[in-house]
Amino acid sequence: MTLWQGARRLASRRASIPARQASRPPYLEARQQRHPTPLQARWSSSISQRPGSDHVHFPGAVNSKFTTTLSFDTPADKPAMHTYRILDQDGEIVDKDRGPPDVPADQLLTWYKNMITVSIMDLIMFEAQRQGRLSFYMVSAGEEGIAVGSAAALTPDDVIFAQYREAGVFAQRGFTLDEFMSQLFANAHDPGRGRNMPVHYGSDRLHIHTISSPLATQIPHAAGAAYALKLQDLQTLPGQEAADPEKRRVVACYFGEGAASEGDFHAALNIAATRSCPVVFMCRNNGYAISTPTLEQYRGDGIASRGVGYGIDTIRVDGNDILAVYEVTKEARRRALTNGCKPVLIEAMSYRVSHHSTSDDSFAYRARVEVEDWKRRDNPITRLRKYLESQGLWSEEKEQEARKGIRKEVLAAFARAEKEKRPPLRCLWEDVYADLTEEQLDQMRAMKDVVSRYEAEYDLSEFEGGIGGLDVKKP
Ligand SMILES: Cc1ncc(C[n+]2csc(CCOP(=O)(O)OP(=O)(O)O)c2C)c(N)n1
Ligand SMILES: [Mg+2]
Repeated sequence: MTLWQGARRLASRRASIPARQASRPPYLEARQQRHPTPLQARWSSSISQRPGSDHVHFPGAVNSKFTTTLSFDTPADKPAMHTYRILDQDGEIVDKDRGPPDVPADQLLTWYKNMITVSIMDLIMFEAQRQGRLSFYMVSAGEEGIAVGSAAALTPDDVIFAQYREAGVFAQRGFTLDEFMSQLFANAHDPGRGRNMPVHYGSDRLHIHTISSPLATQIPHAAGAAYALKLQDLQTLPGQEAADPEKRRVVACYFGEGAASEGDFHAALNIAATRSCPVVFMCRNNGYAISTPTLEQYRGDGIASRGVGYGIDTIRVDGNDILAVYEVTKEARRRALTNGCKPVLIEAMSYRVSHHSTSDDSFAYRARVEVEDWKRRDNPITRLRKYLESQGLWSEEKEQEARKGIRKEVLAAFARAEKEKRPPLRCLWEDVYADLTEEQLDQMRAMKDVVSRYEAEYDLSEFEGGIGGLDVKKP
């Protein structure tokens, strides 16, 4: 088939679209209305080059003007994408023409308390790891505003995929201190049954998928989950009631700028764009991927510029400004569900104040003065505090009282979790298949045989049920 014949065939298929639409059942009609333009725009733009046109009409590029000037686009010639903010470093609203943020005072105070809860928990648990009471920990110092502010803009039913530096998302959603501690100590109350490293939280109850160590794997999962949510909304069969538009859900997906170097990031953004998936991608750009500074990670304009490249609505936001993060996420969520759904990318700028994890000493690759400077210069917690104080909602006295109370609660949850037993040993095999397989049962019996023969070598007293945890249950 020649190119011309191909174009003719496409043109005739296009011409037949209205006729086919006319005979569609109503539920397909409704679907078409919810997804009106992108496909049709492509059809019409990919037909043929009209004689004398000053625009490209190839299938792969639409609305590009012809030029006779030979010039390459050079990133250095383009200005960096802007960074949206509402508050300045002193907690004052920058644009005096806009009113105060549309957030009730009690909500602002909840955000503030959730941010300081995470920051106090971080200090205590980092120290606990140093004392050998915990195998590993990661803090989110400097990034509490991104987590809390964005989670506050989601509905409780939205589905979340996180990386590992988003404890604030869990706190804002209602993950309790006991739940944090049970996971950290891998005790019998940990829903993950002690199988993950500390800080790899997850919560079925709160619709937060369990954090996974291999970087960026959550990003294609999030795109797929968003596609599934969209299909669920579309599957209104004749006779069924259409999904309540108020109850439609998005997926929110968090990741670091380092994770955005993985192939998974690119595949996920592209499939989310081409399938118009309702997913809000939230990139925390904190300047480092462990010891690799952003300067060595990429040469483009951060991560935001990549979103535009994939045809995704994108915004860069000041991650130290919780009000801006909240507003931007709320708008991203709205866009994600509008006009047949679409993905949105937010790049939230911040600085990783602490070491990457308890296994890292960041002063081996960055100067102390750089960190001290950032700590002094800007911080999401102090910025919101200044704003709250300017509104008469907070004071030094309230600060002292809140910090004392939260510290007490964290330590109490810590003590409770630390003395709980570990999950039964059977959990080593469970939850892989619906039922334990013959091979798994054999392995359990073999382990029971070894630990009972060498009883003195294996102290099972800290596991729930002791050796009984290896009993093969009758199906
Ligand atoms: C596939 C994969 N490669 C490497 C690692 C090791 N690793 C763990 S965290 C990390 C840095 C990630 O940086 P970023 O995504 O910016 O998140 P941040 O730690 O800055 O919050 C690396 C390289 C990993 N976990 N998975
Ligand atoms: Mg990073």
